[in-house]
Amino acid sequence: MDENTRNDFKYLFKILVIGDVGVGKTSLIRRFTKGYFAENITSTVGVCLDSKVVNISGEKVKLQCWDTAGREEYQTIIQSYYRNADAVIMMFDLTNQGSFASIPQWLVDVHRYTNKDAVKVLVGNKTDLKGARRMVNSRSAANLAEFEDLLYLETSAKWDDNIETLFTELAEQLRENAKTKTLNRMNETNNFLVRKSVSISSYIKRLGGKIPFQSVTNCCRVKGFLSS
Ligand SMILES: Nc1nc2c(ncn2[C@@H]2O[C@H](COP(=O)(O)OP(=O)(O)OP(=O)(O)O)[C@@H](O)[C@H]2O)c(=O)[nH]1
Ligand SMILES: [Mg+2]
Repeated sequence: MDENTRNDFKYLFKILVIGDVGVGKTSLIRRFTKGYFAENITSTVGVCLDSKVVNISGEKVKLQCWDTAGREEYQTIIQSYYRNADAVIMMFDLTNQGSFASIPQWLVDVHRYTNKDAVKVLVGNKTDLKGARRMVNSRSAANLAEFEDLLYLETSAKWDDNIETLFTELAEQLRENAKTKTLNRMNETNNFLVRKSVSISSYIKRLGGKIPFQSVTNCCRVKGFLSS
């Protein structure tokens, strides 16, 4: 069994990749997970899944990449995938102005359906097509990203430009967020236990120090839990 299908990873994150038809969503995921690029590729139908395990500071992080169809008729089905996404990559084609102009519309769906903590990245793909073919300049894309509070990166699935950087940075950010969430949850549990023990001691005080049999059991249980 290869590393990507085994279950020995510490974190699992779901990354949803969206954007207009032909921007290179499938090519980007294929380059990252399988390490190759194909010129002739069929348009995606519905949603497909591919995964890869990356090593971040000695911890294994499994990235599940959800490749979606850009075609309009699939968007209703795809919306149900937004809710579980830890990160969303919104892609456009640097040689196709229309695909960049669609980003605000994709953002409407992202804001409507994704978890507010999801990491959002704007990706301009096909950097290998330079000169006159390029229709979107980096400044406009970076401005939009800044305004919408997105990370921004330019890639080429064909030339393998920035693909590893994109997914590694995403994995690092998601791992960091997961650690912070766990820490916050632990703090909340500790605060709850402290509040609970204070309320039990004030209850005993209110009883004038006389503890009914039932309360002694509860009190011991909480004490044992706190000291363990
Ligand atoms: N030159 C160049 N072509 C690319 C790049 N990425 C993808 N392509 C080409 O763009 C076309 C569309 O790529 P796909 O990966 O199928 O695009 P998609 O976004 O998955 O499209 P849908 O599945 O229809 O939504 C294909 O011919 C790819 O070979 C790139 O980085 N550079
Ligand atoms: Mg596709």
